Amino acid sequence: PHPQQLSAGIIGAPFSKGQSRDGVESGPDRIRAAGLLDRLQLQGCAVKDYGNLTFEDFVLDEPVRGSKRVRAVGSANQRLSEAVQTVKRDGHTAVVLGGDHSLAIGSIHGHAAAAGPLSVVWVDAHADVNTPLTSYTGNLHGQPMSYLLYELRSKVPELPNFSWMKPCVSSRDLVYVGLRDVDPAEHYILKLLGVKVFSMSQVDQLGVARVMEETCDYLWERAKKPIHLSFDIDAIDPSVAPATGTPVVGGLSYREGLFITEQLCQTGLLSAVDLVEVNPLRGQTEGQVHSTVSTAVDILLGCFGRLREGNHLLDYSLPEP
Ligand code: HAR
Ligand code: MN
Ligand code: MN
Repeated sequence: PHPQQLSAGIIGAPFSKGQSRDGVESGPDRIRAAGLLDRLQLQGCAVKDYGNLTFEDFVLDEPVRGSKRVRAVGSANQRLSEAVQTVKRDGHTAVVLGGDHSLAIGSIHGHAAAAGPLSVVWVDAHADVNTPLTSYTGNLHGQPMSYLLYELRSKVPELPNFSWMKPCVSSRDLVYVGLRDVDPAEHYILKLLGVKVFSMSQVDQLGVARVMEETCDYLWERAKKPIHLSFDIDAIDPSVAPATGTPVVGGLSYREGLFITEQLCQTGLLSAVDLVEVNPLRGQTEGQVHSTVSTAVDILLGCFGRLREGNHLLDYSLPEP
């Protein structure tokens, strides 16, 4: 689709309690300050900014079976799910600016509640599929996919402030790209469920073009479901996107990241995008922060039809002398 046929509904989700490092809550404002809205509009895309969500504070939020700040994460994601449902019912492609990756719980839940069964493309160094019982860290940002997969329903305990949500994604409708830091239990789960994974090894072996061709073929085999792209900025190599909580060497290049968005946009099925884990406080210099934030913006522009070959508006006409 041409950018002028697309519209973005932007939700800021300044939430950080799915992990332990301060700063990721300022991601949404930094991404906006880098000109995301203006640049989307300049490429012809309609934009509605739904503003930043506010989240309930929990004074008492003791760990539950080792997992931290479960009540805050459950409550925040319930609000996010409702916001994404509103954006989808208003007819936009939803954009969730994080915040940490625990936000995928509410984002994907809300998207599925409004749009029906989805395909999920998870671009990340990490699989984020620990259950509360397998997590070494107790951080909920390493767990969202385990809550969302039907096939793991019996492996996830009931948690406070999570009764509003039910699993809504089938493991056959999930594709990972960019993995390079996967815990043993996560690896077991991915093999057990037969999840489609393009780790960095496959990116090396096949090249990003074949990875995306196979991703799109795989997702189209059964039905052309709306696509949810959950993009963790730590998928991109830390030489380009260092300002993030858990950087891992050996990541996607800037070009590979953009190529993924160009290909997903061209399916015409991209229906919601999360851009998470930008943490300006984790940059060692202002240059590192700038590089990370502007990479995030470029990834989002790619999701809305920006092409590196160039673009022009549908009604463009050459000036007459
Ligand atoms: N697998 C580890 C855990 O469960 C690390 C997850 C880390 N971080 C993220 N998620 N940024 O993508 O805690
Ligand atoms: Mn993640
Ligand atoms: Mn990650």
